[in-house]
Amino acid sequence: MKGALIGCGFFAQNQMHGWTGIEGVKIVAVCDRDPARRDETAARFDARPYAEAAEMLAAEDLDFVDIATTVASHRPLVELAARAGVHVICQKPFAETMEDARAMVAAVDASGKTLMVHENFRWQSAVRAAIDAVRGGVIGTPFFGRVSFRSGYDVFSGQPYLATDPRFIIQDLGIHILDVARALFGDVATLSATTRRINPAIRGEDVATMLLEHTSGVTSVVDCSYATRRQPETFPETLLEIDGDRGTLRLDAGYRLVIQTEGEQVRDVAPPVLPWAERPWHNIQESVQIIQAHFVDCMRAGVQPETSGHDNLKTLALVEAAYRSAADRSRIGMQAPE
Ligand code: NAD
Ligand code: 89Y
Repeated sequence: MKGALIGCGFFAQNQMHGWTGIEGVKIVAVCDRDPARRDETAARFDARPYAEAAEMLAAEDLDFVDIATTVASHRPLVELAARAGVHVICQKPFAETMEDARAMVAAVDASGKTLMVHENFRWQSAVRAAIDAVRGGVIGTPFFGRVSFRSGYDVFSGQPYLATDPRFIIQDLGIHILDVARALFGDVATLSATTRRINPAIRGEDVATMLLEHTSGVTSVVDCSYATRRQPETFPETLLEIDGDRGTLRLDAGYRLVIQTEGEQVRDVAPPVLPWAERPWHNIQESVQIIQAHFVDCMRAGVQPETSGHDNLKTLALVEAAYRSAADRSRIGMQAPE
């Protein structure tokens, strides 16, 4: 498969490294309006550089594009790729509004191609070990879950827009752990949320606490914070606590998976540090390559990826609901997004 990357910024470097490990895939072209980023990435990964996505799509014979720009450009770029008739991967947050997201899904549907949102947290190997155990019925039928991400890590130096965007933690990070809650417990019936800004130097909220009632009967608490100074610093680990009618599961700090049923089973589910990866990001970096491999497997098998555009509408709807609930203190009933 021949692919092209759009957006050669901070996170795209992980995506480019990830693709080098996927057999049968080559990123032949990259595109960025910033000449330095474009040329460095093209040289590092032996790809042809372009300043404009439209120019690249016209010149190259591609199977797919991998969009790694920030959210404001996602809709025009996804629609451009749909018009060019290629499969599309788009980074999270997929869209700024539900209206944009629905239009993007419809555009790729109309082209007959596949759209996957790069929603990678559910593919982190430690998180996936927990998802597999829960889906496999190891702790019976779950009735309570906590999906938690609390950190004081400085994410602003690598991603300065996170400090200036009006929306911060739910749109940037909460979106991932809301998606993990969906992967663990299924669709959501109601959601309520509170938010706070603790760090006075940023514009958006850096703490959010969400209460979800799932249609499966599970109640989950999904909480995230970038204002939590504690040791050990767990960035970027998602911690889990799940109660089922036959036992409990915890994903504790340090990638320790604890399952208590008749007895106790403790597994080290720490991700490998891939040759191009670095701590503490190795967890996220490995999941990039795993979701890319999933995309390629799905393309070869002719099936939809787990985090297809259609699927991601449900995660995005939870983000929107959380902001609405926090603003007016309401409890939001979730409707099917389509
Ligand atoms: P960034 O600002 O460092 O990079 C974005 C790049 O896109 C810039 O170089 C910019 O010049 C380029 N760009 C923007 N619009 C363009 C256009 N129309 N055509 C060509 N190039 C264009 O951003 P980042 O920190 O790398 O984040 C990118 C996305 O990745 C964001 O949506 C972010 O939320 C997401 N992200 C995801 C994860 C994850 O784990 N999934 C982690 C970090 C960031
Ligand atoms: O942008 C965010 C993401 O998707 O994962 C972690 C992050 O880089 C900072 O919150």
